[in-house]
Amino acid sequence: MSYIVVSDVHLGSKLCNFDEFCSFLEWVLDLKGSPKKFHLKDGAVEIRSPERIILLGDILELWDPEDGDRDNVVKQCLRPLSLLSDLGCDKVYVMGNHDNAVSSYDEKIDYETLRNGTKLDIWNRHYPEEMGGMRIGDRSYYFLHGHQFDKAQSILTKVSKFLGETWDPLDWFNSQYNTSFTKNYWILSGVLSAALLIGWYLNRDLLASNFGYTALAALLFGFLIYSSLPAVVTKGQRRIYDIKKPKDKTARQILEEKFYQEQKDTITADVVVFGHTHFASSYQGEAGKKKLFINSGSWVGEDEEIDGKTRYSNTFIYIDAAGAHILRWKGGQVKPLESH
Ligand SMILES: [Mn+2]
Repeated sequence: MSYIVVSDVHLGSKLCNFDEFCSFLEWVLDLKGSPKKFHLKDGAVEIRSPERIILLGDILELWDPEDGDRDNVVKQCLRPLSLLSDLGCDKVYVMGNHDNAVSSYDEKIDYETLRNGTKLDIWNRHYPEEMGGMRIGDRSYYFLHGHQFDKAQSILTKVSKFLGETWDPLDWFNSQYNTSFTKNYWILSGVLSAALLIGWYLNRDLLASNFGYTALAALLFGFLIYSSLPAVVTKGQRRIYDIKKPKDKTARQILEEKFYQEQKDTITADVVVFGHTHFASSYQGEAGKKKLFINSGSWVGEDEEIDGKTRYSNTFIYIDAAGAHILRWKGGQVKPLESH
């Protein structure tokens, strides 16, 4: 049994390493019939064509696509999706926060059979259902995107629970922006709404005495704001969100700096695989006692030196009966980073 896990590809985002991700998928396709062997510090690993690929959230960028335009997501999806469907393995898609808007597919897409007989299944929160995870070799593994460990995201979760449905304002604004009228005319609408406000102020006496004019002006103002404000939020939200994002944190930082609340953790699996923070890394509390956490990293941006550690882009996890490996895709080749 072997698994490949990728997360945080952010297809459609300006920063997505689209070409690298596609060439990586081609490499995975080529594994069929020709496993690749790697030498590690203590032994070797043979990477075989996986039996399952797990897409661990934020595969699509629906909050902040390039130019705010979701057409860019559709465009960048075509090649990866066709490569993925060609893979001779089952595909599991676990939702992240940036692609949570498609979580309703969880109920609609249920072990769909693709043309080559493989299955595609969508999971809203984590995979598998059981908190004990699923057994690969002599350990159990549990997969989730990881925004659940993120304090800045927890307000969304709390409001969603209260409402009984997903509350995702960034998705709402981006959805409103992605209507053809707003995409084409949001600047004009914004300017006209400002002009209308000024006109309203200058003619306030006239409007105050005429309900018909007031109602008409209010209706027009509402329409103009509705078709311009979503663009302003969509184009400005990255700056607001980046301030609070625990991006670039290592697995150790996430687990030690109180983003993660141990007492609330009901996962009983031996290994938790997650993404979200874009820093391929691992963490284990007191050896032998606590769960092992492995972060799958991302496919956006460049390698970067952060607090004396290198955060590599274009990383993935390979799991087989012998253990889990953090690997990176660089210059058309796979290079090992960590093994557990
Ligand atoms: Mn995320």
